[in-house]
Amino acid sequence: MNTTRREWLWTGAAGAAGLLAGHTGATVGGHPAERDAAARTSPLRITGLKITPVALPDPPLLAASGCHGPYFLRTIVEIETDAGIVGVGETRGGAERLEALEQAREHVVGQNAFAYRGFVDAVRRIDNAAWAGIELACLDACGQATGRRLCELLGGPVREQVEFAAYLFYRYAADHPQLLDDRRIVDDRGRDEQALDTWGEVRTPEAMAGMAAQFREKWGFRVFKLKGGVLAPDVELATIAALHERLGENCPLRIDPNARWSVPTAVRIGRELKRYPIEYYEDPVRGQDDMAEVRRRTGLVMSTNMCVTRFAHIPDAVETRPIDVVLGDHHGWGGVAAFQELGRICETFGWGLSQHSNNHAGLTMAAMAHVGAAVPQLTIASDTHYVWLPEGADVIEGANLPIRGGHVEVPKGPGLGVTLDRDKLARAHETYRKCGMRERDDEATMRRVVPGWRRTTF
Ligand code: GKR
Ligand code: MG
Repeated sequence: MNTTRREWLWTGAAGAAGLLAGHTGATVGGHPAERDAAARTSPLRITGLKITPVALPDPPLLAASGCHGPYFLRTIVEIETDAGIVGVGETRGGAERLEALEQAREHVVGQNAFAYRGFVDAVRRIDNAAWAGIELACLDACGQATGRRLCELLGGPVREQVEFAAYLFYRYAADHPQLLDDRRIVDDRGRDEQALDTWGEVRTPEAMAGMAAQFREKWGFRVFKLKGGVLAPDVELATIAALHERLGENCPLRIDPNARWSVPTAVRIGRELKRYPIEYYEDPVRGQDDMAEVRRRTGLVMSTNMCVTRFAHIPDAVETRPIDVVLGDHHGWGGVAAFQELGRICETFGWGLSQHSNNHAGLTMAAMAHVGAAVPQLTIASDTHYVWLPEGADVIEGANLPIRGGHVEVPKGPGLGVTLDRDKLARAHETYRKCGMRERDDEATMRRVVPGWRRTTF
């Protein structure tokens, strides 16, 4: 039987007050101050950890790694508690992550969700992303138990609207025949009206500018990020020019070739980019040394989600100076509380802070909004792949979370403020089971269209 939050707090209070009564002579449920104190110290004992791998539809987006799809993998984490409250979280997918979460179980079950700092190290030693999912589920449970929003548990909100950037990918049409002819597809997607989406093929500067204009119209984005490292660097430069021409002076642009460029290419293109309102130049090359050289020789503001991705990378970055902006990600950096610590560190070194994204569902979207609300230093529009998730494909109740005027409103309900939809979760897990995908493999998908394709450096 489920206990409501209030009933549970009362039960906890009465139980603890009973213990207190032994010492003080007070009767159970006696003085209100005693009851309050007891309620405050009642643990929220974790009685179970449920791990559900899911596969959600992913359109054929292109990146340095190849072509996305047909599904992306995520893991839904639930913690069950003695109060009958179930906290939910989402983290990265894949077989390795599932194994890490399984290993984490013994460190989590039996613990107090309110005191998660007590077991964070044990789980983070196994895997940061596994911890991120568990921490989120703990905070969601704590939020439900106290009626507080996740951002409030983290000391916020410092803002109620969190800005996101349009994430533009070159891509194939969702009903590309070779991509549809993929035995891993287990849903009813097909040609024309049955296609996963209707953006069509976008592989020229003009087509990209057209799609960007529609993104602005539909979601109101102000900032635009081009996923580069796909077409020839000069075509990507022409795409930036076309975006600027179409969007105008007031739309900052970013380009992220995911380290597929050599230093000479990155310096040459970087110098050309200076004619446009480039907010930052993201990971054109691999490694801190090469990033530092490109930064020095172009004078551009540089950002990364590739060469500074751990606290341990920071001392070298302070020395080498490869970047001006860190694109943090609570999955990779070890949770939302760790992200807050990253905020202080960025401030200390004069770095800007934004959020990196990979394909994700609505629990992560909500988490990113709460992080945005609880980290004062996060003043640069965050990335999100959420616009690529077809409507109705999410695992949360109701419609996909709305993006309006380029912002996501921080959910108002307790905890994460969104609810897991059990039917949608079951469907996404069934898809995972049937499709057979256990790791992201963009190269394999790309080879369906371009036989023998492999990542090279431009
Ligand atoms: O979704 O293909 C993609 C991106 O390239 C992603 O994997 C990156 O991690 O979005 C990310 C980035 O900013 O590098
Ligand atoms: Mg990046």
